[in-house]
Amino acid sequence: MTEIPKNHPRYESLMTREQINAGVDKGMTSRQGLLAQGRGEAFDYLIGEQTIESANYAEAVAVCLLLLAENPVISVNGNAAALAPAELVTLSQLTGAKLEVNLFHRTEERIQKIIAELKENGADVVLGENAEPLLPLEHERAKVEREGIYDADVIFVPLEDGDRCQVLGDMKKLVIAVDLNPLSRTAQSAHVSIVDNLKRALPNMIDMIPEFKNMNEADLWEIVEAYDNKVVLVDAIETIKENLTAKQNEVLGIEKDDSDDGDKKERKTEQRKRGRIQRDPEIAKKVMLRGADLMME
Ligand code: PTJ
Repeated sequence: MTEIPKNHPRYESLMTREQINAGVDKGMTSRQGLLAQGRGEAFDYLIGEQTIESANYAEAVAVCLLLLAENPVISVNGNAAALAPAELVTLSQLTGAKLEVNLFHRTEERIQKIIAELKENGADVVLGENAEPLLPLEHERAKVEREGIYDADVIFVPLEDGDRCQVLGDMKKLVIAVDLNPLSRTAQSAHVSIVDNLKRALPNMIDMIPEFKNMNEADLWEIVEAYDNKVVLVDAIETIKENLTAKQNEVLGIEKDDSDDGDKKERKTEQRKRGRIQRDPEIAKKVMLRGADLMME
């Protein structure tokens, strides 16, 4: 492993690369997983390498859904296992979700290694080795366990490739995806698309759980029902556009326009809000504020 000095400006990002690399060395992560990480990094750069407000909101809704589900399952692939094995186990323990290994580049050896890694991190049972081709897909992701993904009502899928996400949705399952690319088929077809780095999303979700566990089911449903995934996707794309424009202005030496009078500013804020409006803005606000508070604690 390359020694990365803590004061390196790209420390976090370089350490994540080391983690993925170590996953390949351990035989858990596919080499294709390195490329997937690179694509993720590029999108992370574009969203500003931080959990944007709408992702925080989607994470809160994802927690509510996992708590409400009757048979929630967390699907684990080679990248997720390398990046956040302990957090995946904690999320599963705190929400009662089962863990199931499901791979695109499936080999029995990789399945076993990922199961072992999750168990080393405290998991009791990990599904995936007795998978059967139960999903209508032409590739290895079709192989799922009957009492796991096949029977699940809510499935959490970090770093998916789009096909399965669509198929699971067609099977009337609710899909929560974590994908830094808001344009991907996965992000576009999931019910809750978390446009955030898995390494930030999981600890944030774990922090939120105690708060939501104290709420009754009716309140949790209220939050879930008010959620509109389109708003979250639009917000992520909008963030990328804003960041690109800010960079472009910086390159051109264009100063930020501070000459707006109060009225104009208010109108602009109102327009932006309208573009991102929730079906029930009051509830959306409540959840966003709650998420933001939790993050600051
Ligand atoms: O372990 P396997 O065999 O199941 O294979 C896993 C990979 C990830 C290789 C496979 O599912 C794949 O090829 O995925 P894709 O189609 O490259 O999609 C991965 C998506 O995850 C891309 O849209 C990336 O932007 C996104 N991504 C990459 N790293 C992260 C991420 N999203 C969130 N957090 C990350 N750290």
